[in-house]
Amino acid sequence: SVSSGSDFTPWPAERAALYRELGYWQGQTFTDWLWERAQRYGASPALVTAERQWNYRDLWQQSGERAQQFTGLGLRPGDAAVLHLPNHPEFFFNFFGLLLAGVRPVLALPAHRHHEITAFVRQTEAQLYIGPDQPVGRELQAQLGNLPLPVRTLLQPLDLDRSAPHRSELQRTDLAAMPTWPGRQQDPDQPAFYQLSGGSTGTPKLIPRTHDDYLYSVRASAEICALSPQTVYLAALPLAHNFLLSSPGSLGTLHVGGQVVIAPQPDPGTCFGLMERYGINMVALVPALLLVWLEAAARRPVPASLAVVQVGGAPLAPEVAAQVPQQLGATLQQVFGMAEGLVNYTRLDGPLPLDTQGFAISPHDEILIVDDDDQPVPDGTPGHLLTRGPYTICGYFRADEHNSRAFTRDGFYRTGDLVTRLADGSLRVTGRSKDQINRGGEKIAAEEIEHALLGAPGVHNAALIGRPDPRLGERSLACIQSADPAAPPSPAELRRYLLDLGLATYKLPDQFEFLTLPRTAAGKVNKRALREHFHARPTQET
Ligand code: J2J
Repeated sequence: SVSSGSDFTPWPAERAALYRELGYWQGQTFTDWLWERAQRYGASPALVTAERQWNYRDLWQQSGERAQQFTGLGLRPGDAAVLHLPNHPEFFFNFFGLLLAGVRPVLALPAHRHHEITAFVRQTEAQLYIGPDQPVGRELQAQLGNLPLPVRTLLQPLDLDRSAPHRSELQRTDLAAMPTWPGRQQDPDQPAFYQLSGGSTGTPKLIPRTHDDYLYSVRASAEICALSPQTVYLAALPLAHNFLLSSPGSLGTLHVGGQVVIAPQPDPGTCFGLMERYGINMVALVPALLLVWLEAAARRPVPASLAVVQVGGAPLAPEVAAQVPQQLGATLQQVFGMAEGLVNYTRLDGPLPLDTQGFAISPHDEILIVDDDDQPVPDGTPGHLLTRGPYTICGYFRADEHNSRAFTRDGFYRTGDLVTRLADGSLRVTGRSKDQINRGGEKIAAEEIEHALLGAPGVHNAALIGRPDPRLGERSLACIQSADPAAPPSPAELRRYLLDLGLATYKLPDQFEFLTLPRTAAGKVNKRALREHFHARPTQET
């Protein structure tokens, strides 16, 4: 289905005025923010890799060069560009380069392939795709070239060793005058870029985040997480993800003049080595990755510099949480956030957070916990989490119909999470009502995969459900009703079909079962019955 509707739903005037009055929204663009960082922290290291480092002035310079390139390609303020780069300094140079040029990046994840990227290009009418000069990017270039879309492609070389010395090694950047980048002229209360929704619908939804709202969440997060110029933050998970970008992430670290160490891969081999070398004191992990790190730490001690380990993105088992101080020698901070806005943190000076996901960033994050009829439930009782506030969106990009369901009339976002408010006022995530699978922190919208499977030869109907998994939290199971029960398609054929569609591989079902799908009284596929049936049975690989 083609998405339609407004690009951006502004906050109601009264709330916007309040957020400004409180100093949450400061009327600053990302261009001015980055300029301020370059002036304040000029020669301090900003980005660090195993090969080399870039100081704040270099970051400004490199981003400015990219901005010039984008403007030269004909991109204009307000245009969209899909940014599809892995963990590498080029991610930041291009991200900030687009912002300086006033162009809005769509923050694609490295795992996305042509199914997702094409959808982003179509939805935003993106003028540019920026990918890696690697097989992934080249495949995308070919795919996008075959489409009747006016999108251009730009593949960035990522070979750090062979790249020419960066400009600031040749000439000192003149920071005396503020160049007039188009990004400066933008309205800070308008979208700066698009984050991606984990989603629960057939089409991936885009999240317009404004300069004002995002920078507020970054500043407030940096404060809650006690970041300082001494912060050395390890970016192990994908940089484009909201957690890594803003909770407090790389932007929080850059806000205060700290260092962002970029790990190309999240494995302990790569990351422990970087930790030893650069005195890393903070890292963000998903629970599935934490398990791998805990196992590795039993064999190879983690450097004493590590002070804070953030864990978020998916439910963390209390038994696993309990191991963090001992095994990693660090304070555990649980983070419960979402690209749509609301982020909760356990506080660093509190007790070890075993079974709580913390407190919202802002005193003006409004939290409602309600029953199926939108009526508030008493504290201690699980309910649907609804929220609105100074950095939670009021609507998705061009999705009016979906917005009417995803937001209440009062503008509260229906998170799709089930939570309980505990005695100390913190939130505990107890479950989920949205039709999504959280596979080790990677979100899969069931409907998207079901739609895809319906097009496969031999499939009459399909339902995707999650199944508990000790390592990933959940794995996906595709329940298939075949057109001819005597000759069902094979799992290998179905996987191949989905791969050829260009879906990100984490979305491919881990398992397939062939059966007649149960129905509800209303005639819809009864997923609850499917979940109950398969949760009770042991997992087996197919
Ligand atoms: C249980 N479920 C969680 C948690 C997210 C910081 C941290 C995470 C995200 C993120 C983020 C959870 N326990 N601790 O954007 O800034 C599930 C919930 C939530 C969904 C959002 C950030 N932390 N979740 O994970 O947009 O279901 O953002 O609604 O990818 O992840 O997913 P996403």
